[in-house]
Amino acid sequence: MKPTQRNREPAGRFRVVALVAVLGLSLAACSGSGPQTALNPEGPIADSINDLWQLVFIMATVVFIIVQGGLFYAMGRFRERKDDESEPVQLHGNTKLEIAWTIIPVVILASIGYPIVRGIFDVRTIPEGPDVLQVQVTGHQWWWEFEYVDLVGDDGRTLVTANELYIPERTDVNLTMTSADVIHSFWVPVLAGKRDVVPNRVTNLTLHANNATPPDQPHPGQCAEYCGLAHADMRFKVHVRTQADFDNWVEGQLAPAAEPTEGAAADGYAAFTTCIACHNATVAGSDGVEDVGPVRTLEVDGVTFTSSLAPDLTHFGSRMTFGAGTFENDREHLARWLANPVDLKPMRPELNDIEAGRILGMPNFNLSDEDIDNLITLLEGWK
Ligand code: HEC
Ligand SMILES: [Cu+2]
Repeated sequence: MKPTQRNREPAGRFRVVALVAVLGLSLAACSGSGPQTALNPEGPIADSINDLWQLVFIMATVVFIIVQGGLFYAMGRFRERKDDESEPVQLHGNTKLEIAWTIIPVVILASIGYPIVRGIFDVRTIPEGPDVLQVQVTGHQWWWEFEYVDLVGDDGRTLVTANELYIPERTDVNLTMTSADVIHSFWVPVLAGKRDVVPNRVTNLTLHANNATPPDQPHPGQCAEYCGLAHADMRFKVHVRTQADFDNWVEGQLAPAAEPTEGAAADGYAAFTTCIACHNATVAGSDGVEDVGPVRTLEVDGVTFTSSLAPDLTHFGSRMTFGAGTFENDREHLARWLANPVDLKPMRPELNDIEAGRILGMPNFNLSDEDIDNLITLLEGWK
C-alpha cells in the first residue's frame, strides 16, 4: 500500500461523518416544532402562496434530479480509463439539441411564471365591501399599533390597541399600513405573505383566517425587515375569534377604563402621571371620559393614522403579552419591565425626543417597589 493511500483513509471517514452530520442537521430543520411557518397555511391567501411554493418545489426537484442525474451519468460513462486512450465523440453546434434546451426551459419557466404572476395579483387585490374589516397599522421602533377605524365607541373614539390584533374568522381584513420611523415589514406566516411598512407611504395587506384560535394560542407575527436594535423583539399576536366572540371583545375595548378611587390601584393611578407623557389611556372618572395621555396622528397620502409615542394602555390587562408580543403579561415580567425596561428588551431611550415624536424605547424611571406594585395592580385591573 502506498503511504498516501493509508493517509487518505481516516480523512475519508471524517468526510463521511461530516456529511452525515450536515445532512442530519438540515433534516432536523424540517421538524414541525416552529410555529412561524408558512407551510401550515390557515387561510386562503396563505394557501395560494403555499400552493405556488409546492408547485415550484416539485418542478425544481424534477429539474434538479434530471440535471444532476445526467451529470453523474456523463461523469461515469465517459470518465478517463487507464486502458482506453480514445476520446468520446465531440459534439459542436447540434441544432436539434440547442433548440431543445432552449425550448424546454422556456416551457418550464412559463408554466411556473404564469401562476406566480396571477398569484401576485390575487394576493395584492384590496378587498372591498361592507363586510371587510378595516384596520390601520402603524409600525414603530419596536412595536405595532392597530386602529380599527370603523369601530367607534359611544364617546366617538375609535378602537386603538397595540401588539395584539383581534380578527373575526372567515372575514377579509384589509390592513392599511405605514411607519412612524423606519421601514418595517408585517408578517403573519400562517395567514399571508410579508408586506413592507414604509414611512411616508401607505401599503396594504389582506388577512383572512379560516378558524378561530384557542385563547392562549394566537398566531405569531413578526417584523420581517431589520429595523434596529430590538427588531427581533418586534413581534405581535393575531387572535382569531368567532364573530360573536369578536363582537364581545370589541365592546370591551371600546369602553373606557375606570379611574380607581381606592386601594393600591388608586395609588398606582397617582404614579401614572409620569407615564402619560407617552402613554394614552381613555379613562372614565368623575369629570367624565377623557384621554389622559397624548393622542397623536400621522397624515400619509391622505390617510390619517393614529401614531402614538407608546402603546395605548386603556385595556392593558386584557393582553396576553407585552413588549411587542415578547413577554408574558404577568406580575413578574411587568415588575421587571417597570424596574428597568432596557433590562428586559434592548432599546435606546436615551435617544428619545418627545417634542419631535421620536421614541426609541421606554426609559427607567427609578420607580420604588411600592410604586411598581401599585402600577401593576392598576394596569392589570384595566381589562
Ligand atoms: C418616554 C416615553 C414613555 C414613558 C414616559 C413611559 N413609557 Fe411605557 N413604553 C414606552 C414605549 C416606547 C413602549 C413600547 C416599548 C416596546 O415594546 O418596544 C412602552 C411600553 C410599555 C408597556 C408595555 C405595553 C405593551 O402592550 O407592550 C407598559 C405596561 C408600560 N410601557 C408602562 C409604563 C408605565 C407604567 C409608565 C409610567 C411609570 C410608562 N410606561 C412610561 C414609552 C414610555
Ligand atoms: Cu420592525
